[in-house]
Amino acid sequence: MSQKQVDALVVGAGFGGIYQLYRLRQLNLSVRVIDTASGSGGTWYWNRYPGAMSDTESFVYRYSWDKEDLQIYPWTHHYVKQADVLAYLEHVVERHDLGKYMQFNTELLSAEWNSTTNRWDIKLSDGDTYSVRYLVTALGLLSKANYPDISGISTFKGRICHTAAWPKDLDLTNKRVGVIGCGSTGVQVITDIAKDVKSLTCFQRHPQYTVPSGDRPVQPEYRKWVNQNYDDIFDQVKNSAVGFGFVESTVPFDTVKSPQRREEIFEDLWKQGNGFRFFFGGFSDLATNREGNEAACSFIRNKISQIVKDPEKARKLSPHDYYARRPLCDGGYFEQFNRPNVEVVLLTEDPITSITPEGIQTSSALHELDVIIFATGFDAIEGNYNRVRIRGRNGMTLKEKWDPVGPTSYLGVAVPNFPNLLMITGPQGPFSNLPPAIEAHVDLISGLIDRAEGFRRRSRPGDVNKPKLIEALPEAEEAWSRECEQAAEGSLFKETASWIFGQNIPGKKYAIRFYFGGLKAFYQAVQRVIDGGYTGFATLEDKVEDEE
Ligand code: FAD
Ligand code: NA7
Repeated sequence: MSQKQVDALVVGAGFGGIYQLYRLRQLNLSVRVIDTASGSGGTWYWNRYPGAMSDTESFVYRYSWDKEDLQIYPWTHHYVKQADVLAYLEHVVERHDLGKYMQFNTELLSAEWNSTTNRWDIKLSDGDTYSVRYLVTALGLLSKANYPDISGISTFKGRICHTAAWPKDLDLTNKRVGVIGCGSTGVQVITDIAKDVKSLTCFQRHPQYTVPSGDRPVQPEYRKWVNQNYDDIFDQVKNSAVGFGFVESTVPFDTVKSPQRREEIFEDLWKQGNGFRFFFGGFSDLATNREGNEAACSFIRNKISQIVKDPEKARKLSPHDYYARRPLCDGGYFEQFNRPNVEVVLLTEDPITSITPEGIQTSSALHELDVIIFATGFDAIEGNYNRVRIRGRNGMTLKEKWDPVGPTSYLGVAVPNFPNLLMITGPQGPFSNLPPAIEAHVDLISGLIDRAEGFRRRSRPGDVNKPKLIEALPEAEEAWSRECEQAAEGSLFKETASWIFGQNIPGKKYAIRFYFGGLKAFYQAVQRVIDGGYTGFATLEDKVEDEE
């Protein structure tokens, strides 16, 4: 079968892939978007578990670039549920007539740099092969599901599912259900299903700090205010640290001396709702100040003991490590444990030994179940990259490059020796609300491609100095990685095991996988790169003598 040719292949049809397609079509490039899913939406196509919702508030969990759509697109609650986000992304695809460039049920299997053509040779799961000038990966940083290796899984007589691949026909009503994992996803699914199931057993390894989301219906006056202020809102988002649409505190914990005042601040945040607001909205340094962090932990533990009536359940649900994972929020999680049908098993005391035909066997008991739900998270950041063979200009694959040291990049978008490979939310991108981070990446990538295309258009046969390829310089990648290290310096997040640093998967390398300097600093860094004429990016004239 002959190779198909397009200018750009975009892999992934979530927030990142959709916006990238829109921008590349504006540049008049021929583009194909593929996704293994059967439709667009990415995260929100896959994660259809009961209770799935965004924990970024609705008004900023969307694109900022379509100002007309921002004014008219409806949302009913302060948080968007899975179906709402999916409908929104499908709407964007339709509104901009992007569907005709998309191909679903198609996986990227491999991409090999061809130094004769200066293009990527692509193999897809449907047997098609492509030759493309630009390969843009919008694979998602939380989209490769993590299935823990527990002995006996295949012997279970009931249903097993992962929250990130939720079966459409699964009815939990009156079933005996076990949920393994209580991160953001576990908290959401447990809160949603507890009332419907016959029994719910939560297998919890590390209890989590979670605060109320504060979800409620949107009042017309609030929506009117948002619409009137959308420019300022997104300006604030892009000039903030985490981009969640609230003003982050500049008050160091130590400057508030009175214990009573500290308590009042936490109480006010608890009432307002939202995990990121609780963490970043009252004090400026809960991520680095041990005493401040412990004060927040103690406040939440007190809330748990007040909410959960059974002291033994409250004990098991109370975390004791730092409050330094992705901050969670919920719609009444701890309250569910007051239901007589909801139990919690603390796996550090009573570990799972196997899955049997009847259920989950822990050291102390067999928990008989009809359904086991894995809410065990993702092989985050580079997980999706590692399962595709992406071989660069020096013959090395991305996996071979990243395995020994952990995944690195320049600004989260480019890697030396992988010309014209551009990543959306690649490793060492910003730790923030993701849509504005994705927009920063897509805008940078689009600028790089526009510039490279400009060089192409201007070049004449036989010319010298015709820069065309986009590639991160090794020294730029090293400097950016150092900046990521420095930005994470002193953070308690570094000392607390989670997917953010790769500690949720056995054998995965501990590494700085995010830029913790904040969204504002990231946008500024990108602007400096653009203003400097795309500093840190080499072009063909620096690397190769001949053009294609
Ligand atoms: P994704 O939406 O993950 O899309 C990636 C797509 O790439 C997928 O559809 C996948 O099928 C496809 N793909 C991957 N590999 C291949 C391949 N080899 N071939 C073909 N296709 C491939 N972020 C926030 O900022 N706020 C939130 O509140 C929030 N809540 C979340 C809740 C859940 C349950 C989850 C799982 C994530 C949440 N996130 C949240 C993170 C969320 O992933 C991002 O906000 C955003 O949706 C990511 O968009 P994306 O386009 O980068 O990637
Ligand atoms: P997380 O936050 O990685 O949570 C996964 C949970 O699964 C967490 O409680 C883990 O316990 C638990 N887990 C993982 N493996 C096991 C095994 N083998 N045994 C028992 N428990 C296990 O993933 P989420 O999907 O909740 O959230 C990820 C992001 O997606 C989130 O930030 C949102 O943005 C959406 P642990 O804490 O590691 O002890």
